[in-house]
Parts: sequence; C-alpha cells; structure tokens
Amino acid sequence: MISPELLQDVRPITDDEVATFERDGVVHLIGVLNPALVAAMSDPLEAVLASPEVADLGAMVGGTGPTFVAGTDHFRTRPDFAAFACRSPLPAIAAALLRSQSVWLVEDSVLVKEPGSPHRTQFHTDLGYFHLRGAQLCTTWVPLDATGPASGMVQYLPGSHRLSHDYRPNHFVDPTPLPDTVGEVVPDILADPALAGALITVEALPGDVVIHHARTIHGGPANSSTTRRRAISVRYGGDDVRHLRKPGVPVSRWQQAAVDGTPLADPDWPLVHSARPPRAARASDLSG
Ligand SMILES: O=C(O)CCC(=O)C(=O)O
Repeated sequence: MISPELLQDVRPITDDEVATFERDGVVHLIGVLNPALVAAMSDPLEAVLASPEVADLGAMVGGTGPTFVAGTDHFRTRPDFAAFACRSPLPAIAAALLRSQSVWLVEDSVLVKEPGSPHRTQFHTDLGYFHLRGAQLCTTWVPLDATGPASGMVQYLPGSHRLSHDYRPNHFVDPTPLPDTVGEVVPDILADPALAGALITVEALPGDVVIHHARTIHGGPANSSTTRRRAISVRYGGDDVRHLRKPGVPVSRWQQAAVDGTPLADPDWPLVHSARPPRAARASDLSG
C-alpha cells in the first residue's frame, strides 16, 4: 500500500510554470513528487504489466522483440493506482495549471518502452481519444526511470494546443488514423524541418512530472538505450469539460454511460480536487 506520507505535497507550482504551460502547452515540473512515491509505484506497475490490462502495441503492428506496452484505467480496480491518481499532489498540480476550481480524474495509463524497443509513439493529441470537449484538460506524464531522448522521452510541439484543429486519433505506434474518426490528420512533424526543430524534449528524473494540454501535439522516439522507460500518465479534466461522444473512437464501459453535454461527475469520473469550501462552511448557510 502507498503510505499517506508519500502522497504529501512537495512544493507549490510557480507562476512561471503556469505561464510556460499556457504559452507552450507543456511544462516540465522538476521535483514535484516525492521520488519515494514514484519508486513505490514500481511494484504496482509490474503487477499491471503481468496482467491482461495491458496490450503490446508493437505486436499489434506486427513487431517482434522489445515491446512498447500500454494499458488504461488501472485506478478503477487497483488501490495503489487510485491513491496515486486521486490523492497524490497530481490533482492539485493539474488544478493550478488548468486554473480550475475543481478537477476530475479522466483516466490513467501505463506506458512502458523496453530497452531496444523500435516503436515510436506516433504524433497525436490526447483530445482525439477522449469522448470529451473543453479547454481544461491535461495529461501528467510521470517517469519511473531517468528518461531522455535516447530512451524514448516524449517530444512536444510548443504552441500546438492553441491550434483550433481537432485531430484524428491514430494507432499510436502507426500514424494511420483510426477508421471512421473525424477531423484532420496530424501533420508529419518529422518531415517538416521547422516543426521537427521546434519540438521540446527534456531529460526527466523520477519525482519530475511533464504536463501537457490535451490539444498539444506530441509523440516520442524509440527506446534506443539500454534502460527501461516506464511511465504512468494520468489525465485530468476541469470545470469546463463536458462529455462528447466522438465517432470511431473506442468507447469504454464508463463512457458508454456518459450523456453528451453533461460534466464529469462522481463516481465514474472521481472528483479529485476542489478549491470550493466544504458545503457546511459556505457563507450563505450562515446568513438568516
Ligand atoms: O509515453 C509515451 O510514449 C506517450 C505518452 C502519451 O502520449 C501520453 O501520455 O499522452
């Protein structure tokens, strides 16, 4: 079990970090989680990797050898993942960057590129995969290993979150858009020297979090190193987010039940942060 001390806040988010997120659609937050918390997620992550909750993305496109494995929604059945996504500093960090009073958990994901995995993460925006609309949506990418460009660190196209395009989701390790989805095809970033040259990538350590907006175009290289690249990605939505069913995008059991136009709400979409005072403490309750 993850102990409560590990979940405590480490440091506040600075105004500069908020400004960077708003300008670039991505920000590298150094040392915002207790590295011991990140280390404590190692065994739970291995348990997920050994379970049917993950898929070998490389094998899905005919690859053999070192894999790129991913899964989603682990918090729904696994208490350590629920603690990490709901009670760590991540929800308050998302609230600060999204400037949202409240924050709901959208999904979590494990993303593991083994040493020598040849699979790129193809460029995409997360919004294309969400049955949601709204501007207050972000993904927190948490490395469990020291990660840099050689081991498959994610690359981000700065400012792309301000483009109004809705991009079609793809097969993640293959750029082909999912059938029957609507919107524009993500441009071939690496074929355009200006776009490729603008990409932001960082060296991130356990305890760091890289957060991107759901409209930010991002992808990542193969893992050409000899170290594993294990990450947990947790996605959050704020006050302006509403359900919106999108054609062609896979629908989870919880999304099946969601009604277009309604906000995220407990219990399927857990409220994980609220800056509003508790109900009993509202001033209006005290008058008259
Ligand atoms: O880990 C990766 O390679 C991709 C991560 C990603 O696309 C995400 O977390 O939204």
